Amino acid sequence: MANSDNGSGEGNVTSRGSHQMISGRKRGATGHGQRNSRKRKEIETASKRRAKDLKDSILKSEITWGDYNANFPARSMGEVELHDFLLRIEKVSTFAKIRDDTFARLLSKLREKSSKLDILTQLQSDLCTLPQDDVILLTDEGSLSDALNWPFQVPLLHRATKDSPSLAPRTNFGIPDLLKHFADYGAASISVYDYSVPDPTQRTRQTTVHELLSCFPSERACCTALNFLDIENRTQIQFCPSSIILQDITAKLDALKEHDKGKTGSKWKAEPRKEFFLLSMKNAISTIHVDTGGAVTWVLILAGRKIWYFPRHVSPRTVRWLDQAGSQTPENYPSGWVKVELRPGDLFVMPPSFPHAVFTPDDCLAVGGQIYTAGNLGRSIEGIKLQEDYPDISNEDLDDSVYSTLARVLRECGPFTSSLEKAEIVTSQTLFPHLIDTMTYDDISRDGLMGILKSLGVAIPSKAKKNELLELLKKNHGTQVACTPREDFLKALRELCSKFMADII
Ligand SMILES: O=C(O)CCC(=O)C(=O)O
Ligand SMILES: [Fe+2]
Repeated sequence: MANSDNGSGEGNVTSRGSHQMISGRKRGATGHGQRNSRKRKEIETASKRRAKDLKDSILKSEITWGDYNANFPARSMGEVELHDFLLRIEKVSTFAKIRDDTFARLLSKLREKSSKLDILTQLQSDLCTLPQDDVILLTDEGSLSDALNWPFQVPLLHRATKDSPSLAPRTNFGIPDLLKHFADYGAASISVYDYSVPDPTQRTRQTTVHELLSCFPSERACCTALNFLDIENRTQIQFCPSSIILQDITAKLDALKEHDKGKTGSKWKAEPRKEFFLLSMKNAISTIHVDTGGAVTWVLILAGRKIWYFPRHVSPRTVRWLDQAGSQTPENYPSGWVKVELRPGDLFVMPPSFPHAVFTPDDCLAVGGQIYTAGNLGRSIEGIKLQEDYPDISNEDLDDSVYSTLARVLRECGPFTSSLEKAEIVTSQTLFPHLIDTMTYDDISRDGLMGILKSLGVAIPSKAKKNELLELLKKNHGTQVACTPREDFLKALRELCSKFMADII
């Protein structure tokens, strides 16, 4: 870097400066000359400080990824199978790159160059190949909030450092604290993913909290790496960073309902958002899947580490390939896979229906949850359709509660969604081709209509014909025809889309 000063702006200031010094001396040390030289010095100092700040901030964005051992001994058939999967996904993945990080590395390389020509040659080759960002690197609460405000197609990553502490509430909650919380419930049942079970469909099995307690620390246990992925956070401690809560569209709807913000006479009860603990023994592995419900998933590491893998480019086509190739085939994804190492305090947020696989190199406790954001609502609906068409892409079934939550979101999200966001919802609606069919009463059989009228408590004349039943239904139903949560979701989707299209055309 010192050498590069020769050709830099700073160098020019110095040479121009020395020329002026000479002319200044010629004229004698006038007040005018002294003022000029003081000013020059101030400019030089300020520009050196700016250059140092810039260099420091670029170098600070250099990411360091830790080592881990993917080569652990595998004994049972299931272990061998999953270990083989891990080695294959390792082969096709590289650590996440972001432009700032690449730029920092380039800067370090340039500092070692001794001539202007070397520097220019390096710049020419490296600047042409600056990569796309594999993740959106967050620096603080503000950047998290900004990122969640838009549709994002690559995950968000915040790495906790001294300069940029964790975005989660400070708790110091770790594995011993969770074990203590469980200590009194040894007999309670809990489900666990156990890959020593030969049949992949039976690997999620029921066990007891007692077994969970015996697994940690894992050096003392002698079983396969068990993965407890289904633990509801009932500790009353909320770990979710506040920026995530504030961007959760259901939280916004709840706030809108409460017209009285005061506490006097208030009936408001805080509804804690569901969070889940992931308690994993060293060497646990989760194969490729998308999370259920087309939601945005956030994960915060409380203790230990995880290596999180995801395809470098994700589109509905990628998800369809996951369905075709299955959860243990990381090959043939265009541009391969990205991996990130997550350490205590780190936060990772995935877009809807985002394929991923996870390796736990050290005993690990993480906490996470799912939200819907206005920016990603169109993608969430697209994700629901993908999961309906290809249920095997997810490790969980689509629950009715997903449809009910989305129906409510679609009915009430008007004030929180821009017209661009609504247009994306409209676009996703076209993926449900039978939408209209399910919603017209004409398609419902006579018996079906009788059933609906009965459920509404309407008296039915004996021997009524289908068109008479239809009339009755139209007169009596309002909008409350009993229907499944999925039908209600489709109805809410149709209402939003028709209203939006009527407003703009
Ligand atoms: O930690 C793991 O093994 C899997 C976690 C995961 O897939 C998730 O939280 O979505
Ligand atoms: Fe997952």
